[in-house]
Amino acid sequence: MSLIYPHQPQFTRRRFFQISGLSGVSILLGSCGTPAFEDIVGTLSQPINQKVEALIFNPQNPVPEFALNEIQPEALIINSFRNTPIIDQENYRLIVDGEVNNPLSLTMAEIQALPLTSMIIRHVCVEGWAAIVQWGGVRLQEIIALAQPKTNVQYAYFKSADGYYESWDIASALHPQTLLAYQKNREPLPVDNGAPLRLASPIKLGYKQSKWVTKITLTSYLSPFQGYWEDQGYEWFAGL
Ligand SMILES: Nc1nc2c(c(=O)[nH]1)N[C@H]1C(S)=C(S)[C@@H](COP(=O)(O)O)O[C@H]1N2
Ligand SMILES: [Mo]
Repeated sequence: MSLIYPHQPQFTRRRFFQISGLSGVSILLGSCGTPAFEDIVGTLSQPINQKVEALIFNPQNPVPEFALNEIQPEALIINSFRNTPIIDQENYRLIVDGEVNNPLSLTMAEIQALPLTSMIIRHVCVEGWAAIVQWGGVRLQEIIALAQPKTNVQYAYFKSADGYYESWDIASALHPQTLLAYQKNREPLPVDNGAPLRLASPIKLGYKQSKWVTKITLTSYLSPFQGYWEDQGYEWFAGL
């Protein structure tokens, strides 16, 4: 198998600018044609400045899905940067906090009582493999709406039980096919794939799809800690 972009620490120009404290605007003005420039252009072409309510009430374009007989049950490779964390499902709570009017602490029973969405999509890992997978779970949009985000919210942070962390733009988090999944290929989500709850979405690369999510924080700013792989040089937006 050819590894296109193996997960190895890279110190990109973009990361340099982040560490040196220069803003996106100075990157834009200072360096056309560099990877940093492409990152910013990619970000600006997305509806990133839209208000949360507008995104909740105006559905974004769905990505075409696959048929049941196209699922590749063996193709999803377990890819974890550490060992699988031990989570007591009975005491598990999903915390939703940050710039919200109604912070949440939800049990799996409460989450599973919300409408179930099922989708068959392609999972794409930058290490050079992909898999067509069925995911079932709750739309992240539903959970975010319950938390009543303030109008200036622009980002969602995801904290995982294994120490992994991620940040997403709010438009991608509110996309109708961005799920907090608890089923894989029509079975309960296996622990190695992120049970009790993981992100699954056809609009982002594999490393954006946090497994074992324990906390979602909604904010108006992007923290310097953007994501486990991003902080080693991987692209933040990572759209498909
Ligand atoms: N918490 C956590 N989430 C994670 C990872 C991880 O190491 N820890 N790896 C990411 C990467 S690189 C990929 S490709 C997918 C793999 O999901 P899978 O192990 O269910 O195939 O999970 C993503 N989410
Ligand atoms: Mo990945």
